[in-house]
Amino acid sequence: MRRLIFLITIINSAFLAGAQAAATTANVTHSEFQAVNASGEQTYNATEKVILQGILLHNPADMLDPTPDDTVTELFNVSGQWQIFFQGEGDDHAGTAVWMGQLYNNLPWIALDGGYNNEEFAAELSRLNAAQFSPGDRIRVTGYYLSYKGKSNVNEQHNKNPDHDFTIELVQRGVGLPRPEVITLDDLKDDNDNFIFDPTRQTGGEYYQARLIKIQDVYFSDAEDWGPHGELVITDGVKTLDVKLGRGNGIYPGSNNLTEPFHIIGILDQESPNLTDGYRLYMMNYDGNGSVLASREHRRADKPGDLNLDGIVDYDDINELLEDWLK
Ligand SMILES: [Ca+2]
Ligand SMILES: [Ca+2]
Ligand SMILES: [Ca+2]
Repeated sequence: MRRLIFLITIINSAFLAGAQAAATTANVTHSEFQAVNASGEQTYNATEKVILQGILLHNPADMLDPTPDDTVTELFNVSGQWQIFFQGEGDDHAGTAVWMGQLYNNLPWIALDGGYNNEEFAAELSRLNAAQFSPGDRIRVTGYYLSYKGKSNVNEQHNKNPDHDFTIELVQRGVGLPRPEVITLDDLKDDNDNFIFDPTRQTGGEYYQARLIKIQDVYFSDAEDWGPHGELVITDGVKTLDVKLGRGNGIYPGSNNLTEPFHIIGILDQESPNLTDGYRLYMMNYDGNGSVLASREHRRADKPGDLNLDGIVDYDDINELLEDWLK
């Protein structure tokens, strides 16, 4: 009897190992992957893993702090975190975040030995960075996924076993950042300043989620929290939008020198327990220009001809180009 149970256990584990090795996967568009139902819940479940392609929008460490620290024991604090957003091209009007954390074991449902020590996490970051990608590159991401507060994110499903690694490949270097789509708060909010939620994802917050957008002529209604990871609020005088700051080296207390009204360029994000609202604009870095709250690479994408970045495309830019040529 004992031998029989032993045999069954072996067959069982062999079967499980086989099932694991054969994780189903498919090429999907960001639009397919981010599809939602009327309640805002993610609906994609056709495969266990996905392969997505798109343009990388920012440097990972300008968004979250990947610095490993395996002494953290606080519940729900996963310590080092790494995240990128990349957006679809052409008709694929959507985008996706890719996330990895260090101490999954500080989540109450993960085994105590389920986190990366500092060396292991640095090795994971090194493995990902071997692809040598940067903003404006076309990348391909392959991995497992989970839904999180309004988005389907590629991640390791909080599992440090190497079979749950996601991979990043550099498809084409220097394709260029997508031009931010210029919208107003009327595209995101209704007349009562509530978010527009469209489950077909053709309008409102879902349409712009995980995409690079630009909003013109806004003011701060709250900028007290200006600094790394700060949470601010902008307004057009009637409607409002939360702004989440990243940790780029141009964001620190005292670096807000913006003249109001200003323009803002960032990635529309959603991390909300209510899946039909809670959108925010994620702004990773600020180059101190005084009139556009944006990172330098996002400003360049906004006006590709504006070589001297003074906000105007004119003969001065041609002169800049010629001076460079004549050298
Ligand atoms: Ca969503
Ligand atoms: Ca891993
Ligand atoms: Ca110019």
